Amino acid sequence: MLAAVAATALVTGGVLAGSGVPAQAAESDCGSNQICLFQEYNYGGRMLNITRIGACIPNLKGWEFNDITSSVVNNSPSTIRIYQDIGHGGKYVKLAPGERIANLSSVAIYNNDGSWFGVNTFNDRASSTC
Ligand SMILES: [Ca+2]
Repeated sequence: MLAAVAATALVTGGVLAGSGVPAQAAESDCGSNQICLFQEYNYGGRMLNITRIGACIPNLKGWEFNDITSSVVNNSPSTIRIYQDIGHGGKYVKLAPGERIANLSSVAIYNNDGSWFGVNTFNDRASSTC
């Protein structure tokens, strides 16, 4: 129980130094021209603002954000992709400029060659972005 309390305090304790990762985010935390990944559905949990660290991230493990993204906001003027594998491999989901996805559990997914895969879950799968 003590360990759980300590962990909660760590997660809700504020912005992690230098990482651009607010501990408990909201959709409004992702400003204009920014691209943000969220740990929970409906833009909750931790948020990773990938605009600040370069929209093309080859490996989200380096940001402690591998396989945990559940919602996404793209406020940038560019279409972005979030990939299932590191190094921009595997299937991907794309977001047009201004698009947001509150729940990645049922989304349009493309194969890495750009062909249509189908509608399926992409929850907790993103490992790279570009
Ligand atoms: Ca993955």
